[in-house]
Amino acid sequence: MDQILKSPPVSSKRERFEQAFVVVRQQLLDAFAAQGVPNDAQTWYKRNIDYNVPGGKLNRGLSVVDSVETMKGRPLTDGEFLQAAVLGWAVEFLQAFFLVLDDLMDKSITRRGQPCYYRVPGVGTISVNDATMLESAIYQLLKLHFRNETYYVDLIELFHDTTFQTSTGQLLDLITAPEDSVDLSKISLEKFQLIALHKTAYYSFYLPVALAMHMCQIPAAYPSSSRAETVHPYALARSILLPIGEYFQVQDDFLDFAGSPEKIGKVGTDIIDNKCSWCINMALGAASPAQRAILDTNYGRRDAEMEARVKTVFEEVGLREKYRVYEEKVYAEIMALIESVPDDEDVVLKREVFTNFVDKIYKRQK
Ligand code: GPP
Ligand code: MG
Ligand code: MG
Ligand code: MG
Repeated sequence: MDQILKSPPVSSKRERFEQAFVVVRQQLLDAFAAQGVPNDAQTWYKRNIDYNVPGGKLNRGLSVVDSVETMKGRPLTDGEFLQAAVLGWAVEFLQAFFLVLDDLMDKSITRRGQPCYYRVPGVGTISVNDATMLESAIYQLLKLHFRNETYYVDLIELFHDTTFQTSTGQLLDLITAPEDSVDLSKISLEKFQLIALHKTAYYSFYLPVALAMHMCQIPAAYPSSSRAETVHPYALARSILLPIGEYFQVQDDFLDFAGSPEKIGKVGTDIIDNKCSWCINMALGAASPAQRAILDTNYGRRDAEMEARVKTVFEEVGLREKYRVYEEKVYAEIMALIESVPDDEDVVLKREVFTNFVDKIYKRQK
């Protein structure tokens, strides 16, 4: 009897989101095949998508669905869920596009527990072209699912703007870390912040929420019903999500040093790559003259022993403890920022949109 009364298993949001991937992937493959390209090209494109898009934490993609649901304040219809999931997968395609190129530029070894895509035998620099195909997929999906929506152009513009911001961040990241001339006096926390804001915060945090806001038809500015002033919801969202993005990049940099490859799915390369990371900034701020000399001669060199010497200095200056203290402090600051958001009944941009993100990343180990 119990068995009969039990409702059928309800698939979790993550499962439904993953089911939507099967749909969008097939649409992309069908569109590709419809161009009349030969089978080997179709197989290549399929492997490109499967290798690079679905295997991550899906935080960014799921955030779109979570945010739409929170803003609507009710469960989504099947049609709404699919549209929100398409936007979520579009963010995951954007991320895949970036990561394929980032790993090539950072000369990374592994990603998501497997060899970086450019290191797959036979792929190499074809990965550059494959990355542009992943990017194009975003606009194919938008056209297929949003062509008739009033906010179609807003979505396209948002993806374009975000791509430019991220490329800007990648440029800053790369030119601050020249391979052949290590100069630690050029490293500063201001540079780190500028890089983190551009290369990570916009696409990882602002983009998913802004997409959800467009889907919920939130206009660029509207007069507040409860107060006299005009509310600029997208600017308000940015003012909270960008600091969360900086915090996320601090975590990424710390895990590059302290995370285990088994857990984070990638081998850290920041020390060898001469990156202006949060870790080197903290170490420079605390190093004795002797430790500074070790950093000067060993940072940014393509050599495992030199990398190990840098890591020893990181340990000696108490980087782990500094990180623990930072995380507590920034968490409290971000929570206070969220508390300052108006949270009346009629507000669409609910605090929960933001706390969802913080809950997902606070004390993350991967
Ligand atoms: C992450 O930096 C930054 C990106 C993924 C943006 C790349 C942008 C491009 C335009 C290619 P990271 O190198 O610290 O990331 P990870 O540690 O995951 O390699
Ligand atoms: Mg990288
Ligand atoms: Mg990088
Ligand atoms: Mg990193």
